[in-house]
Amino acid sequence: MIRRFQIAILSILLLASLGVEPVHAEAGEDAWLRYAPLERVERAQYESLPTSVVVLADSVVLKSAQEEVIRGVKGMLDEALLSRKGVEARSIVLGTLTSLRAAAPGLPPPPDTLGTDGFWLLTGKIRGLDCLIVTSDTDRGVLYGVFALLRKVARGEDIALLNEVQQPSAALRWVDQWDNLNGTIERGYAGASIFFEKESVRGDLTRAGEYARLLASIGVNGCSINNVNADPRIIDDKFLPQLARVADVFRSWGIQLAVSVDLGSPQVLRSLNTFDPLDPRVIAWWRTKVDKIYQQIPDFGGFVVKADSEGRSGPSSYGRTPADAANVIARALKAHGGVLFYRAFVYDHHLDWRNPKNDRARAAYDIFHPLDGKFTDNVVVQIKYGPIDFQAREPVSPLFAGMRNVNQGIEFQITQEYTGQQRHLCFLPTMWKEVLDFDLHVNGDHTPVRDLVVGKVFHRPAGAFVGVANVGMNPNWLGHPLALANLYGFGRLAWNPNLSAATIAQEWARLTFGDDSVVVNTVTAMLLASWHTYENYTGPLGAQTLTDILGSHYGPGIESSERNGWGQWHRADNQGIGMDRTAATGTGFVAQYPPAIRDLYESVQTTPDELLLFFHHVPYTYRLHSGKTVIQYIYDSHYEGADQAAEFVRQWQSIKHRLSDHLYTDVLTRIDYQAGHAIVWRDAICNWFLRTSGIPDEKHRVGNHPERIEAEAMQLKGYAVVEVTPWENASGGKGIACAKNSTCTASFHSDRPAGTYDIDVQYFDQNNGESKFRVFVNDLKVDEWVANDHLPATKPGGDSSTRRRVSALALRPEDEIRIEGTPSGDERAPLDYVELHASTK
Ligand code: GCV
Repeated sequence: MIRRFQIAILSILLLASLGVEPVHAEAGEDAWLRYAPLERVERAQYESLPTSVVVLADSVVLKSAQEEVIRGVKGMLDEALLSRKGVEARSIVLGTLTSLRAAAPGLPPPPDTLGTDGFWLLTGKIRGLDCLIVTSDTDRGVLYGVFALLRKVARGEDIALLNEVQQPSAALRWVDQWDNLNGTIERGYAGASIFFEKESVRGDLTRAGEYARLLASIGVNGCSINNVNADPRIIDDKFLPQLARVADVFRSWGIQLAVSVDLGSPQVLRSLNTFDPLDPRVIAWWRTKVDKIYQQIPDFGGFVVKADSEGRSGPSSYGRTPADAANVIARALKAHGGVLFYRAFVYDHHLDWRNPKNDRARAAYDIFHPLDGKFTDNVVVQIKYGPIDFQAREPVSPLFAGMRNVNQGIEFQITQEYTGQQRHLCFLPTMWKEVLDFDLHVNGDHTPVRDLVVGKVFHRPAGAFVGVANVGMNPNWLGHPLALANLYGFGRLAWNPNLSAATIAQEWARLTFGDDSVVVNTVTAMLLASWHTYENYTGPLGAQTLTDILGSHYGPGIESSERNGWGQWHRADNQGIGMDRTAATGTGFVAQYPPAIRDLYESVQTTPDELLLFFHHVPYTYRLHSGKTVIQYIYDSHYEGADQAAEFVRQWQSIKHRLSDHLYTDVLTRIDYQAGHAIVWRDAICNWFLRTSGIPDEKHRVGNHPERIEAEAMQLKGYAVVEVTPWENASGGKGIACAKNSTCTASFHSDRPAGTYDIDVQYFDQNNGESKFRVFVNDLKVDEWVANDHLPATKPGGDSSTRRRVSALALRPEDEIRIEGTPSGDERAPLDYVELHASTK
């Protein structure tokens, strides 16, 4: 250890003596707020930057703003700003417009209105002294201005002459966390909750405070901290002091605390024998409860409600509507300035799949459209971007156009439930942008979703962006270092939905990894390609993510969508695939859209290829606009997707020497795994459709793997052949599992010409054991590892299938390749196949 430390110091000294600064991109818990030192050349342009920082009033938020400027300037420019009480020459001045006017009566008005959270960055004179002013109508706006200023410096922008106003597009920019009181997180992929442990709020809320800072830096102003499948205890009187502690750490970053509540709470928490929202005792219960919350948390943000959905209690139990329920609670909140987010994710998950007219996609509109105009004005109807459930591709929800007299909010999912669970790179702002830019043509006008959800089109008092984030205790918040771009992108789009995905990707890469343009450009390119890549290997033409919807929502599970009441049907059979949602012959879902969009999707000819199977059932031989048949598209897109995933590995390897070792290895391990899992997806889907349709791949790839040796075809000692279900999730439908409690072996002899080969060992890494594997060529051990990943699986299948690559091995014909597997617990060292590829090294 000491020796390593000495070597590190020596290399730094050596580089310094050569005048070379070590440039190694890093990521980690500081995320995009690393304030990494700027290169000397770039730093030079900030030489005349103020040397002191003045705050015009006292408040916890302004104090955060001041400390942030000092921290940022120190980190990036190595200058220690002095904190002063009064304005002096070359000051950065932070304060609200009111306090600024008092300090500088002659200051002109801002060029535009600022609104609640908007800010004005200005270089100007205060009492004849040159200053850089960050001002707003509110303290929180000043904080946002400071983050914007620091972002400019981090990106090397000129700040010598500033006169810029920015306002957020939506008043409410919230993240939801689905944290449970026991510290787990529903659909969380980055460790335990930063808020709760052992049925209580954590004693140490340091991470919650750091999270609030991250959120503030992207303009998020509210956070609901518990699962929408809410535990009623969250608002038990005994719990409120604990919530108040979270509100305290949020406050200095301008984040309002909110919680999700269960509509059954009045019955569960007190001995009311009803939770009927219109029962006077229930109305009084909510009023008293809300009053108590505000006594302890005066700036409490409000509640989120999931009701009548996936087994949650709801107003339907009493024949009441969502509006009845929402309004009762909203009125109680309104007295204190709070808001109620009522989720439109209400549907019957016991739909009769035999009835071709049934359609889960219809549910939100069918239930909420008739309630238009019936919600109080502090209710926001929170609508998932698509009519199903955060799939990799869905059309936008027609409800955005269908509620004119209600505040709406759009719900995105930052946590990658259906998009690779932070094990796969999938940059979601690219998809969100398509959603936000989609023109619903309300009244035949140009009405993109981004204008509808912020209340612009229907002149609503409020609009909202909500992102389900689910960060956890993992040091870099979301697990995959590159997944943080999704959290960043959510905040930036909520602030300004006109930003392009490319701008966001580049901005994030620059802030996170520093100013090495090769790193920034490579990462940006990877991010921008990643959503389409993921879509390509997981689900074609709008058929949704073909994952295991009954279990993990992770690996392939094509038939799990069918023949059950959940309604995520794609209706694939041996003739064709897709849901007929037309008005003429299908479920009628398309009729929920405004006429121009209804007509677009009603006709199979005008429906865009990428959504074809969402709206129409077509034969596999149906020709797309590209001229390809549907079946050939399915094969090709899955091969393209898997090839592109492999390309990510090459792209990342190309910038190895520009990255810290830790970052390089961390991301490489993940994208290498992704490239392997993309092949599992590709093969499962292609093989399933080949068997189901009976139509071969024109390019002869599907089902043909000359480089593959199936484990079940090897010589086995102790291993037994096992059937994998569903069959398409293992090559040949089978794998092998060690039937003994000691080591088993599977071996074969190479039939390849002499040469250098990479050996890919495809095995299953379950989370109920840590099997050991060793690979031998003849008697030489060439690799060994422990299968100790925590994939979401307890059996061999598409969730657990993973690979190990042993690179650059010299092989001669007839060499024996032997794999030894030692089981552990219920994981029986299972193997699927081995592939031999001519080495690329
Ligand atoms: C919190 C999906 C998820 C659920 C989630 C639900 C929701 O169905 O799988 O885990 O519940 O959406 O958004 O309420």
